[in-house]
Amino acid sequence: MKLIIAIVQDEDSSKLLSKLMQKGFGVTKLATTGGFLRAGNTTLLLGVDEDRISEAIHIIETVCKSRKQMTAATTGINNITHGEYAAFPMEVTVGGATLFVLNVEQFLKV
Ligand code: 2BA
Repeated sequence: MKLIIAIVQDEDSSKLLSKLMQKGFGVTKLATTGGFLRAGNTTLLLGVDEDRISEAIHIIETVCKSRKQMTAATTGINNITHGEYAAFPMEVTVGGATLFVLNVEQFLKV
């Protein structure tokens, strides 16, 4: 068995959860926050048999869309007094999904 950790955008999470459940995958949904945008995103934990890994990844790829998002990036600027920061708008492309696939040593329900 493998554990897929999938970080997805909140907008895609409900549809993705439904599709995965329909196909019989076990899923846990966590409300998370991205470190860069400091905005909400969703992390799904899926325990998946090895022969269904590519099926799970295919569903995630199909549902999760990449989107452009504006953020006020904060940076130090040389001609501003030391310790002061300026914010400027910056466009980032978020997602489809960020996936980690880990080996599971043991899967127990006790
Ligand atoms: P955030 O950290 O909020 O990042 C949102 C998007 O901002 C990223 O999209 C990327 O396009 C951009 N970004 C992130 N760090 C950046 C930086 N230092 N400079 C410029 N742009 C930057 P994604 O790459 O699609 O990532 C979406 C979310 O997936 C991330 O939200 C984070 O929650 C998670 N993530 C991505 N890579 C990760 C990693 N290596 N480890 C853990 N979580 C990760």
